[in-house]
Amino acid sequence: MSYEGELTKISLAVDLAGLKLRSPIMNASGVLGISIPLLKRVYNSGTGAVITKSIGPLSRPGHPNPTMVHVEGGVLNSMGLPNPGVDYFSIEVKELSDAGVPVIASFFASTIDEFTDSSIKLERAGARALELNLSCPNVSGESGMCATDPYTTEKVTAAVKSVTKLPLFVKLSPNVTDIIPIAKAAEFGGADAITVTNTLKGMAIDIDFKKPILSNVTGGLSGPALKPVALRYVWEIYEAVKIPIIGCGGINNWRDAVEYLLAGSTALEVGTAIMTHGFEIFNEINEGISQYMVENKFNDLKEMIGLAHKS
Ligand code: RRO
Repeated sequence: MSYEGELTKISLAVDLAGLKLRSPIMNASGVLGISIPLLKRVYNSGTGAVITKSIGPLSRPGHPNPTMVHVEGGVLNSMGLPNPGVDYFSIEVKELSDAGVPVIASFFASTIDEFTDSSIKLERAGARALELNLSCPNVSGESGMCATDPYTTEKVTAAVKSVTKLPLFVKLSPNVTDIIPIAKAAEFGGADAITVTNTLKGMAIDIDFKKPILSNVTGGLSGPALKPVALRYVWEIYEAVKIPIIGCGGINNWRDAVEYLLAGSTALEVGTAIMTHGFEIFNEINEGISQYMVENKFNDLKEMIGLAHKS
């Protein structure tokens, strides 16, 4: 199989808000996203692009351990945005991008100036698109979790959009009463696509120690248990906005990927399944979608996007 051209016997190429991808599948931010050799492996395993761990203006150690626990149907994480800071990480983005890997830089910040400053640095480093993480569930107020409020979502999106030429994707939170006004606010602010969704806030208790397992008490749930929730959001947002959607949440195999495409996703992010299936998951999903397209007589991925809304 050649990774330079087509990945499967039928083309899986998509145009995601001007970003041409050889496959709609990408790794979700956070999983393997700081290690450059691992991100190269992700791309060589058949993704359309790679997405970095969310990068902040300054380095952060994240929360103390334990920061991850397996629960039925998925994983809870409370990493707490550990990252090396945008100045250091820009060097890594440049290395990856110089090696021919299309990089989508995920980032967060606390102030408008920090958001715009980071986006300029990441664009200069060679990122091909930006994913604005407004939805980390593991920090309170000071960083990240602004996608619970339409006004802030629009304001931050518009500010970043005004300083970058790159396609801008805004990652939303499932931890809201009504996601539609927030998706519309992102679109109104100039987002080129919406990533749906980040993790769902939850917790687990150790019954022997009689204490919460995670040091931060709560964490974000990812994995198969998140899929029906995120899929419903993709469905609803598809009917409410005109910009493309990147489906993210519990994609565990090619069938899940096809569901997300039929619900209205143009591209997809796979996270927790990398931990359970290894790098081979990307190739398996590419092959499965390709086979499904042949069997269902689809010539172009576009024919599948949102098709379930028409039947
Ligand atoms: O680092 C984290 O705790 C984290 C982030 Br930035 C995020 O966006 N989503 C998540 O579940 N964890």
